[in-house]
Amino acid sequence: MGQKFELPELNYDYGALSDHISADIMKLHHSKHHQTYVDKLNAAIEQSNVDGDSLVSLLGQVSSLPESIQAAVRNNGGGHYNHSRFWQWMSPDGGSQPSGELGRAIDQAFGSYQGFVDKFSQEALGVFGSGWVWLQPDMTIVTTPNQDNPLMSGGAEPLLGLDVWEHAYYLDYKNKRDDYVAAWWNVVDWQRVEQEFRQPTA
Ligand code: MN3
Repeated sequence: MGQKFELPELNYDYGALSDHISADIMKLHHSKHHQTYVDKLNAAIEQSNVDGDSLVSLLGQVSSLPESIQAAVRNNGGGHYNHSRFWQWMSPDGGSQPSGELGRAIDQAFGSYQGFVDKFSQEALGVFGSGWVWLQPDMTIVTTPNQDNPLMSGGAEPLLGLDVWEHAYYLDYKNKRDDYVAAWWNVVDWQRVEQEFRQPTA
């Protein structure tokens, strides 16, 4: 059996977000970190009888996988899913604000777009060590450690997520996670997020 999962291409060049995230970080993050999650996930799947057809359903049942591969699928399957989504949620044309149905839902839940940004950023800064912060379709914000994500606890596919591992920002921002989070808002592809809000994938 050949390789099951593959590293997705980015929709933009490594340097396309460089006003906020450098080409060096993007290249390392995509071609090294993400590639490693893909390779290790494939290795784990190949050594098992697990059906790796759908990453989303695989992660949804990760807690009931055999002990021998559970951690590998959690860490590397999570890493593959999370990063695949993360690249899609960013764009050189990003940085506007959510409008339409999503804009209204955010206003209703958080008072305003700025209220949402403040809350999400605060959660991002509060993640101890490595992890992610997520906006879910029901307009709740959650954080997860390591490469965990909401699918693993029975949740829906997240609408938006931010990688707060140091590898995502250290080359540019050193230990200043707050500067990275503040800069990241300038590359969020709200058109994409709105599209997913209107037409959920799961
Ligand atoms: Mn990462």
